[in-house]
This record gives sequence, structure tokens and C-alpha cells, in this order.
Amino acid sequence: MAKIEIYTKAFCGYCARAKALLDRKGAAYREIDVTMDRAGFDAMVARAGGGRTVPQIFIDDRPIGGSDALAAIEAKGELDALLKAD
Ligand SMILES: N[C@@H](CCC(=O)N[C@@H](CS)C(=O)NCC(=O)O)C(=O)O
Repeated sequence: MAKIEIYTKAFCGYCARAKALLDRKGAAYREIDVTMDRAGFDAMVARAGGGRTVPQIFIDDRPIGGSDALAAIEAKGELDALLKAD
């Protein structure tokens, strides 16, 4: 299984949507809640190439983007392979 990380904030609908998709896939992930974590947020922005919205998702350290990007990968039928890669 790939290493999956998702940066989130509280009360974030897009975060809930992305996590629900990962949950449906049975994917284990590390959630980094940056609601009150400025250093964590700054690290997220740096890793995401400037992306400041949440969620920001990383699969095996590769920046995927947010919930819409994850859903687009799923719509193309490519998410299962990405999640299983190691
Ligand atoms: N298209 C993005 C939208 C993400 C988005 O707008 N997230 C909101 C929170 S749910 C956000 O980060 N807003 C800016 C902010 O909270 O500073 C995605 O699919 O992830």
C-alpha cells in the first residue's frame, strides 16, 4: 500500500469528501490537521508547491492536490493502482 498523507482543517467539507473516498477504497492514511498548526500548514504549502487550500493529499510523497483532483483520478479509473503502489 502506498504512503498516503492528507492535510486537513476542521469544518472542511472538501477534506471530509476526500477522506470518505479514501475510506471507501480501504486506504490507510495519515491525517495532519493543520487547523491550529501554523508550522504544519507552512510545511503543507511548501510540499504542495504553493497550494494553500485543504485538503492537500500526498501519495508516496507525490503531491496530488485536493479533493477534486483525487476524485478526478478516481473518475479516470487510476486511483486504485495509485493507492496500491509502493
Ligand atoms: N478544489 C479544492 C477546494 C478546496 C477548498 O476550497 N478548501 C477550503 C476548505 S473546505 C479551503 O481551504 N479554503 C481556504 C481556507 O480555508 O483558507 C479541492 O477540491 O480540494
